[in-house]
Amino acid sequence: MGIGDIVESLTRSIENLSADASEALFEPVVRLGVTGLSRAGKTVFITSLIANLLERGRMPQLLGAANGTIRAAYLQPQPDDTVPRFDYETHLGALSSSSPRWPESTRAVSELRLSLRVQSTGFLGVFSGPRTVHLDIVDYPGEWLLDLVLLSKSYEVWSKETLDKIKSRDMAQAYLKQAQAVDPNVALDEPSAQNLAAGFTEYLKAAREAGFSDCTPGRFLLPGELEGSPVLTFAPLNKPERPQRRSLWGEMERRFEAYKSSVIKPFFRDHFSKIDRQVVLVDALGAIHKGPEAVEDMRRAMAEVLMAFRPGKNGFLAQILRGKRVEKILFAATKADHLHHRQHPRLTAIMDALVRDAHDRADFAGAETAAMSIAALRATVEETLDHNGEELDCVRGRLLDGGKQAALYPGELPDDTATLLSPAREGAKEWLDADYKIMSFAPAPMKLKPGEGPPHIRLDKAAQFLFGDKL
Ligand SMILES: Nc1nc2c(ncn2[C@@H]2O[C@H](COP(=O)(O)OP(=O)(O)OP(=O)(O)O)[C@@H](O)[C@H]2O)c(=O)[nH]1
Ligand SMILES: [Mg+2]
Repeated sequence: MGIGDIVESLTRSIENLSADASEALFEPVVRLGVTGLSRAGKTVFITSLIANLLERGRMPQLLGAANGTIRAAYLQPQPDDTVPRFDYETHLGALSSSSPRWPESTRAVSELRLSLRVQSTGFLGVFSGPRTVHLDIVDYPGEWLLDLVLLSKSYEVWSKETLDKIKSRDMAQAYLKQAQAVDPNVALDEPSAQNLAAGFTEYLKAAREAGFSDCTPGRFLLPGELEGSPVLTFAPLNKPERPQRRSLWGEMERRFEAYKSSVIKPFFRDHFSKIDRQVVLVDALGAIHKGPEAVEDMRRAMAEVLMAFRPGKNGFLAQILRGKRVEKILFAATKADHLHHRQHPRLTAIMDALVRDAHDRADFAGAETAAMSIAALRATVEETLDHNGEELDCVRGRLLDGGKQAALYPGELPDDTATLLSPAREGAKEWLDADYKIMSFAPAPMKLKPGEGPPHIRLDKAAQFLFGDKL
């Protein structure tokens, strides 16, 4: 190597170093995780958030948008080459077409980078010059967070707990019969393992449909490219007296362990561990509509989701996070446009009570938390109707089914959250003297003025909480 080469390679490494250093120093990256159980509203949330950051006219509560600190926003290639890109254009296309549709259900992790050019407007801002803040938004299924608790369970414990939990559920009876009928100590044959796994998956789907939240293992509902593979071909069984090594039981035990090490752990290591800020979306209105059992189940699922944010309680997580932690967590009740704004504080209070409950039992290692009611995409307008001389606060929208306009009076959420949460906890099957209705509205056709994103409720407040301090 000649002296010129040495100088050149030195200069190059200094350039690389300073590029890295400048990125680290002047171009902070905020990784925002967006999660929630299936159909909670993740895709709509991300799509509307991005559209409203690109055109910020409807974001007055995001300080940086209101005071002009954000000078420009643009989409960029994301830094992770192996994670699918969040398909923003297609989702926005569906929502804003001439006959607007909700986006398709999504099935895996995806990611998008939005970069914000910011310059402080104050006296000091003039000296500091413009900077760039990258917002990496990561969409992942909440079911994958629930899997965390499986890490601390053996196949034996998981089987027993699962069979106990589901025995009173109607939709589980077919699977329970199927599990009773097999001898777990016979030699493994693949078709019967597949039948059991299929039967258990059918149960999980029906439970999800009925509004239950605790539908793990998460990949059974969202298998993606793992569909049909041995890591997903197991199911809970009754433990035999003396388990044989090559038995159905033995092989299912091995597959359960494989699910932990090659499905659950990589997700936490590769995706979860990098998140700085987190929003957990919850379809609380949907659960309330489905009844006390669904509400109680949602409460338990929230408590389990929260475990992932208390790494101290989990050796594996503590090890991969090495002291790094999620700094802020927002729990947002979605689809609040089904409710007249007069009732929003009550919905927020329910959300708050659900979180507080889990919060009281453990600290979040210092993470700041908040609860809100939001609608990422407002599909309704408010309307007060006269009903036998009584005023009813309704919302009106276009029905998804048939396209007719309809007014919805969803029912009155209670003032005191215990009125909902206590019967749920005590195992009530129905609400005593209340009825909560819900309708599926189609997205409203958008007439956007220049500079305005899609209509929403409190998306700007959510954004301010999640990353406003970084701008
Ligand atoms: N009215 C109203 N409905 C919403 C809103 N957000 C979501 N929805 C409804 O909830 C459904 C699910 O929303 P998505 O954003 O696709 O939910 P997701 O969490 O990405 O769902 P998966 O990808 O299936 O896990 C939509 O199809 C809408 O029917 C909202 O802000 N207002
Ligand atoms: Mg989705």
